[in-house]
Amino acid sequence: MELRYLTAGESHGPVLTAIIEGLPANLDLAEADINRDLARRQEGYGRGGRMQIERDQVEILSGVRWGKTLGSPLTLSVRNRDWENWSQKMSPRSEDRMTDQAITQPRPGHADLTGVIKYHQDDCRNILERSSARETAARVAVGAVCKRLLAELGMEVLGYVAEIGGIVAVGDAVPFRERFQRSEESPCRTFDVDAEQRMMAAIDQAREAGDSLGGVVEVAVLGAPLGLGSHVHWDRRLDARLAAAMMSIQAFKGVEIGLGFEAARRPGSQVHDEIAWQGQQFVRLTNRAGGLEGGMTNGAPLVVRGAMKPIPTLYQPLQSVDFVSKQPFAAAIERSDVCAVPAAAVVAEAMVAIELARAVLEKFGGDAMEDLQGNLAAYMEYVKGF
Ligand code: EPS
Repeated sequence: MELRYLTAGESHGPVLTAIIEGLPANLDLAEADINRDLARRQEGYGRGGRMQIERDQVEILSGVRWGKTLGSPLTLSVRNRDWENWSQKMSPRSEDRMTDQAITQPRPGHADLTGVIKYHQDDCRNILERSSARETAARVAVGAVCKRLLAELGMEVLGYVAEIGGIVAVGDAVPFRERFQRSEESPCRTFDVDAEQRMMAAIDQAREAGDSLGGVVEVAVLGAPLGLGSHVHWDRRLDARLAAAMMSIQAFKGVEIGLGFEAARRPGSQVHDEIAWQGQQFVRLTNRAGGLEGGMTNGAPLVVRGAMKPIPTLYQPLQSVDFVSKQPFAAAIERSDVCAVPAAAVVAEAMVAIELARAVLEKFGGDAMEDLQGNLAAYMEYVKGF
């Protein structure tokens, strides 16, 4: 069974919607499971005014009856509270058109200019409404459903912040679950209390300077069985699919798995993970590969990192050119986040969960959770006896 999903919705439109197709029947699912992650995504030191307006809550409009999935497509809807302030500006009706409202000044670092030219538009709003990271609320909703599925199969997906503005959270020796638990209490969604203080100070400084900060998020997956993904074809390699999923997050500019770029700088003897037979199973003595070898999970924790650039909407304006007058201008000051890296950790968690759920359903399939669980259990028996 192939798990597919679509999202729709503009940042200041009435709702964000997601449709998920290919989920098995009989998965326990409550709106609260999704709302928990929607709330986590709204948190974080450095967020701007919009988050004071929104209180993201999902409505499940199809695919679930009495707390269990039906095997039919799920429709998830998240309302934009800000829509009330935008109902004419974002109206679908031609009679509501406002003639004096077009944005002709594209912001550097955004999709505005290329989007306007490519889509034959005369207003940056027709591009920025959809390129906005507001859309990630829909993806987090989809990810929460996938995390529910993975949890039933014994898998945990844990996202947190590894770095903000060059300040690195230190704690290689801290187990993943503890990193996650500490991060859940942290305004910067990070596990190193000392780094957290410096991150907050850096965000304050950036705010005062009219600047913005990026960072690095990490997602660890515990409990993934070995053999998800495949070595046989490029588009079935799970590392490639995870990288694409992470790079699809707004403002992400890089992805690493395990050692990532550091692997390129070390000799082979300090990169590969030696294999041992311990406690009646194969183990890797280290996990520099981040749980992926040959495009497949190898049974070790999966470790994926993503780099987010600083948000390009700056209070300290950057130079641009009006696309009608061709005159230079300094980009207008707009409401924005100074740093959205803590929120991006929740989005990254969702994207990893979605790709993993897809890989799980490809390998173990089934129309209902009973089939899926039975297939996984039989496979794990086989692996144990190997
Ligand atoms: C965003 C700009 C800001 C952010 C928004 C993403 O929104 P606004 O233009 O309404 O102030 O707050 O993020 C969200 C709304 C969200 O839910 O994360 C952008 O341009 O990408």
